[in-house]
Amino acid sequence: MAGFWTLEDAGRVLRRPTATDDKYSRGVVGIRTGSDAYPGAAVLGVEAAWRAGVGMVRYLGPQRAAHLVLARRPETVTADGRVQAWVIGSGTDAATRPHDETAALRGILSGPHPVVVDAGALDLARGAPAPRIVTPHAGEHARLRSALGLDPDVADSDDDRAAAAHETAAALGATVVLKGAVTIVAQPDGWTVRVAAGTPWLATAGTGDVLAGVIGAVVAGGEARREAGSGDAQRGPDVATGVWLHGRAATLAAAALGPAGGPITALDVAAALPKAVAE
Ligand code: B4P
Ligand code: MG
Repeated sequence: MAGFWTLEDAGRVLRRPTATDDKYSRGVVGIRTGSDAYPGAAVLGVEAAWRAGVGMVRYLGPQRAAHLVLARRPETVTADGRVQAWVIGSGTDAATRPHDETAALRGILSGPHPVVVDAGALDLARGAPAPRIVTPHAGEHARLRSALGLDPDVADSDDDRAAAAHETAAALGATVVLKGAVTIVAQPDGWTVRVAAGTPWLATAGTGDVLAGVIGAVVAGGEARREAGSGDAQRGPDVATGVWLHGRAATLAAAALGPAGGPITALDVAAALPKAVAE
């Protein structure tokens, strides 16, 4: 059975910045999410990436969303340039995606940098050359499996979910993050771990958008270390650490409200990320 990812595991992945670091060595994440219908997803992903401790966030999505992003986070760069990892798809709908947007996303998925593929972009993940990290919930996972010719019905037990996530990862040639109260992270080579969310208060709208931003930030940091010749050769540990930070941040935010926890929003999860990183 796949083991649980812990604070100690996350601590081995995350590095304190040093005096010789700059924003590029800490990682640059490019975010192309949100749509006119769901611009908030862009704000949530960008906020989460900053709060997870990345060196720079570039936001390259639709203009309405870009205005909201800049109003909340003026430190965000909206010009194209060097990027070490991408986040795409949160707050978008494949059915209404403009043709030029599809072309832009395919361009990102043809590049050399790892791409976190969420929500409305999941349909583009198959066969793309870039290293991909797909982040489906159970419904999206079932659709993804159907498109791959796999049985979409996956039983609820963590063992069944882990086996199915690995099967999907192998068929897709991508890392799979199967979300839930326990999230499964599975690589095509069979490396699989479980990450406990820590609190059911996390099951609220927009937390998936936050998760994609956190994973993008941690993966960008890992890529920066790989470029510098250090860091783990695998991306799974970076991805699992992103999922762990997200769950830990939610747990800290909920626990701050009382012993039984309390209602939190997606933005509260993002706001608690620095505490989780500090731990
Ligand atoms: P939407 O509800 O619009 O999904 P979304 O925009 O992706 O929501 P969000 O990004 O906020 O949450 P996500 O689940 O990504 O749904 C789109 C379509 O899919 C709809 O038709 C809907 O009916 C269907 N659908 C939605 N969820 C489904 C599901 N689970 N199974 C089948 N169909 C579904 O991310 C949520 C975050 O919360 C993740 O980090 C996750 O790990 C965490 N989380 C979820 N449940 C949790 C729990 N019980 N405890 C702790 N954490 C939990
Ligand atoms: Mg989602």
